[in-house]
Amino acid sequence: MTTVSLIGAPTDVGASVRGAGMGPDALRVAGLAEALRAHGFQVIDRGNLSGPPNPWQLPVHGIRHLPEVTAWNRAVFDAVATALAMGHVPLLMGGDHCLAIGSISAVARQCRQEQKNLRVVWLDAHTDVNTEAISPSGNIHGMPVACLLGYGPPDLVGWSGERAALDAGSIDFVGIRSVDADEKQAIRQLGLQVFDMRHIDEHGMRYTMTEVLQDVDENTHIHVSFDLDCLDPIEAPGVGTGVRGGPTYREMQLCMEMIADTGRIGSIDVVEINPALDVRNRTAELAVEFIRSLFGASTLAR
Ligand code: 5AB
Ligand code: MN
Ligand code: MN
Ligand code: MN
Repeated sequence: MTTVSLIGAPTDVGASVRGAGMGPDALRVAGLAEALRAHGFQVIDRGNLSGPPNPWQLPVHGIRHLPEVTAWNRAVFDAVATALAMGHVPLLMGGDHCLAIGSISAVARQCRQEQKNLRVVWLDAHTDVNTEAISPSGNIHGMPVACLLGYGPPDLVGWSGERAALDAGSIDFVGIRSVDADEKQAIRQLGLQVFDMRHIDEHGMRYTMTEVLQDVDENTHIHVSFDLDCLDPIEAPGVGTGVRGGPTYREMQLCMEMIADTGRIGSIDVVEINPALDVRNRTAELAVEFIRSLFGASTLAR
């Protein structure tokens, strides 16, 4: 039986607005554990990690809150590594998206130990591939992918045991519609696979996910990093950096269902839910619906 380990990381140290630190409890109130149990999984809620408060300072050398982001990610790295070592599926409840640095670094290390192929599916309106040299804001939630590819402040790079936790070919982005000018150049230089909203408009979510999942095999570990701002803000208003023009409810369900069909989901981040901006916990409830589908709870398939 699959055991899902829920790990709360209640912080917004990497974000541009306050509030994402309330994400883990919003997901609990929305019934995340109960929904997964009802679907036949064993669920262990590990409670919340602890870390430093948000000092709310201006960028220093192009980056905000580096010591605090580092401390939170250390805690996330350890908790995710522990869950994986026990054979559990870690589900990181953020918190802002900077936490993917610790989470995916731990996943990458475990996959190397087990000689598994890691594929990361990055569901987001943004590509989060800024560095401190090019970020327009200094907010580290816009930089996790760069750090995981080996580019960023030394404090946040190399945690998996290799300089790059990921190579460019092992991450696919879905739902993208907001990329900064210098970030675009970085994407081209790195050769990242970005399935942006234009691609989804033209080819549909079904074909897009076929492309994303084409090289998944029995030895693949899929990590889904789910930033709720991937959705259209009409559906998901409780996010700090919403951008209109995202996938519809059904398109996102299909995306989750197609990932579920592979049977290779191994770890998940659910990040950037901001209850302070939400409407009656709608965004957390939506997240729970999509996570159920990611675990295979679609309408008639099973
Ligand atoms: B999120 C922006 N590109 O770097 C930046 O929500 C926004 O984790 C980043 O995707 C959004 O500050 C980060 C303008
Ligand atoms: Mn993000
Ligand atoms: Mn985003
Ligand atoms: Mn690919």
